[in-house]
Amino acid sequence: MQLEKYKIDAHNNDLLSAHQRKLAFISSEIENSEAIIQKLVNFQIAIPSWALGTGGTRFGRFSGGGEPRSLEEKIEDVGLLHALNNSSGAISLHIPWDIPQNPQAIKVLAAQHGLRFDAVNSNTFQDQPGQEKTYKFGSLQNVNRDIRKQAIEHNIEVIKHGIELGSDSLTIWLSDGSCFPGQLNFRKAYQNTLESLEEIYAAIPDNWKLFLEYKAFEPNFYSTTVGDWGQSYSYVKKLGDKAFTLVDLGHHLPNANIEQIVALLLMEGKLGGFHFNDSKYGDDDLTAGAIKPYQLFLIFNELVDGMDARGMDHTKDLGWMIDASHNVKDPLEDLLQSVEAIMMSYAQALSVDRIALNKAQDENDVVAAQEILQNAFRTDVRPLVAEARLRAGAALNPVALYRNLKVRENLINERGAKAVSTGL
Ligand code: LRH
Ligand code: MN
Repeated sequence: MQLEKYKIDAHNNDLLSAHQRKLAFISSEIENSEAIIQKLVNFQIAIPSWALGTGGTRFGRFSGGGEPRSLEEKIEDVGLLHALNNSSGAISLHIPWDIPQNPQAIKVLAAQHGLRFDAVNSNTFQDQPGQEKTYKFGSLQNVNRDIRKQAIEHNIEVIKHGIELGSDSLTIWLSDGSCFPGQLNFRKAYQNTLESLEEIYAAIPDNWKLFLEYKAFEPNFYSTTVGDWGQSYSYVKKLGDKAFTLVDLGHHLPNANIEQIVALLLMEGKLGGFHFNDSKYGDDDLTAGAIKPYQLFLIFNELVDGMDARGMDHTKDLGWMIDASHNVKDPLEDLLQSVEAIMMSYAQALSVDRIALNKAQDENDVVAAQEILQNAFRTDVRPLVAEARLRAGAALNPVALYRNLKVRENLINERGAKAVSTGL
């Protein structure tokens, strides 16, 4: 569904005076508000191709209708999100769920929607129809050399798809592990995985990055072979300069200090990027900032501090991606909310008075340090995020415009109520 400019302008005109009042107030409160707005305009978050339909669990899936039935329709839906917030300028594909039949045509279609291709994701956590050997007992870790080889070849295939689309990174998440004590020799599993990753790494183009995503548990429930940041770090350290650790916020054991993990990986130059989402218990893949917004802010606080300490470019030196699943919400509304929450946390982190914070830390003035951070978190930066959208030609209130334009209803009329999207 194409979103005409005049509809965005009409929407913004209705909201303009209220917006300008709020913007004037917050700009009087935050010294560097202009610089923050500019950074927000340039900040793009990749949308996962596998999260444009309704998600589900083993207990059930309740489709909302109008889901994208093809890669082309997925690109249209991400294009619509990008037209609404101008912060979703990239799509991350999952192979084989989204194999481009005609890569050139797909590239052209994406460009027409202002989209580039972010990391491509391999999949050796499912057996595909007609697949010769099963991944039931793992892929890169597997005791069987032929199964490891099959998984390595799949990853090299995924790199080829990515090169055709202009992507420059491969994300590997391995469900490999074990469900019972004694099932797996941990050291052999590590060695097999490392040797397999080395063969994949050798196929990574010079300007590419390999992201190794860790996860504490699920679908294996006793051990995971890339189970935490330390294990991922040990692999990527051995692989080489093009290998980095990817942090999916939902992949940690309860109460893990993710902002500290981010600070250390960044310091080591081995932080590759993120899969943003939120969770209360397991890998719930909920809307970013919906459960632990303060944690999301603290993560961005470490990111701004650590990236500036290394002179990194906020817009391109890390992979900014969402990884969510929508069981009860409209997938597109949920993704709009996730992008908004991420942009707000980034803006709040940019508003932190770092000189004052460093001084408080050097003087062990715990209260002052806490006040500085909590003040930034309690600052309503939404007018800055909205202003960035306005300046980029997008909507002041994307979710409201999405609803006013009855986008979901139109998609259901166009695609049907039973249309099911590939993905989780
Ligand atoms: C695993 C994961 C991984 C994807 C999958 C869709 O839980 O986060 O990033 O491959 O979800
Ligand atoms: Mn993920």
